[in-house]
Amino acid sequence: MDPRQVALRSALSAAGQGHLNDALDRVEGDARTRLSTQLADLDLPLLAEMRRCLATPAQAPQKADFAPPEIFPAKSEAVRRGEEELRAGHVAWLLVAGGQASRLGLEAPKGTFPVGPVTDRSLYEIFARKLRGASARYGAAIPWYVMTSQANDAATREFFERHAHFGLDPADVTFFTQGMLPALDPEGRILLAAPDQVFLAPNGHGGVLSALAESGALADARRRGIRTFSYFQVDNPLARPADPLFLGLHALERAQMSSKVVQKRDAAEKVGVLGRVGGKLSCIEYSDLPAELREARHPAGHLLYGAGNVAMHALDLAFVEELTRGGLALPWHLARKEVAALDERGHTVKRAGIKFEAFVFDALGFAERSVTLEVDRAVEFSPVKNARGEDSPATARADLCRLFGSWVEAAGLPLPPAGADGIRPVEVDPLLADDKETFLAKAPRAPHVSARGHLYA
Ligand code: UD2
Repeated sequence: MDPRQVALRSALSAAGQGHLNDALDRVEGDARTRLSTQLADLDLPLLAEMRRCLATPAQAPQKADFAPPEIFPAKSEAVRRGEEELRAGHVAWLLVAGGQASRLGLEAPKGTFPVGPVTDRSLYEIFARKLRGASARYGAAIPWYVMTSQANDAATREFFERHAHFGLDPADVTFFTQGMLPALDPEGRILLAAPDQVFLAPNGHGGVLSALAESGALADARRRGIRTFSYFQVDNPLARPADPLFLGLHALERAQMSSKVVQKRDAAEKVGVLGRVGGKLSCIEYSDLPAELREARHPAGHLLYGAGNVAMHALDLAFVEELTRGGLALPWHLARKEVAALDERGHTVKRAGIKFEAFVFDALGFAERSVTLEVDRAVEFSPVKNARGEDSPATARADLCRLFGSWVEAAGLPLPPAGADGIRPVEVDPLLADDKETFLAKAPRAPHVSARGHLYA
């Protein structure tokens, strides 16, 4: 046998992965070459850490050492500072869009999903128009970094190309892909997705930091004079990544990583909560928050641990550089799921699998200075996550129409009649305005009226 094969096989056995040698024996020719190439590429020290993590039971946070975060007050000085940052071209957008949209039941990348209540514009088109609007308002380029995953990278790029980048300069839109990690079985053995294929899964949105560094996007942002990344998720059409108040507070405080929160709708809402654990700011994912804390209420009635994470952060570029220098060690969160993988005899079966994911909000624990800003859910947060029920296309449509309708009403402009669902179908083009004040200042005279509703553009 080729000495490299001998070395690979003994390294796999030593790493507790002897079953992969049997898998190599089961395939021949090109298939064997493909599998052994992937196995030779495995990061064995990293795998050893993953196995250690699997063997260590996670510690649930205790009531005693968890405290609500300090909420920063809004101030006009901050708005001015944020506007300066934008005008000086110091802000870039950072979007995480590597997820699989499986809860929505969508095959395509989630950003392609139509959410414009009157125009059916996709999430990507809405963000692109927000970016163009902000860039025109502040007279500066806003580079946009978009993280995809291996599963949706090609489809995402193709969507942007097909739509001529929605009028953006392609040189200002950078796609980069997140990393993948092998999925393990409960005993810490690497699963196979096919006879010649290791089961790989995206490494979570926390992978964005190292992917920024490794792809060269971080160096590109530094060259462009960027100081702050405005981070957001692909599922929220109300995200306002060019918000001068938030960016300004972050800059004034010289914060390294800041967050927006909303009051949780109820104890069951599936958002993480921000708080201090043992004195350090962190975000506890909903699935990790013990019921006792989830349900705990303030004497005044509101949820004690109710600072819901809307996944909008400001990240200092130098902080990202510091974190990623010499490898980043965000903790892993284990997602235990039934997956389709091979059994010991090489047959595809449903079996227990564990995926390893890092979460970007765990970087909060490394920040010495941080701002937490509470925002109005009706204005900034209506994610599209599920096919129906809460946080679905229907609720996002209703929320968008309600918000736009309130601006139109405040301006004394005409609204369409409500449809059978009780919703007045109205949309405001973000190129025109992305907040009420701008809308009122621009006071468009009449909407474009169609059978779909009123569009203010
Ligand atoms: C996320 C937060 C939750 C709350 C909520 C707000 C986590 C674990 N939970 O819940 O606390 O803030 O959002 O809407 O983040 N993504 C990637 N790569 C991956 C996985 C996800 O890019 O490997 C992206 C995905 O495309 C999406 C975002 O991250 O834009 C959130 O992903 P999710 O839908 O898995 O998060 P969710 O809804 O459980």
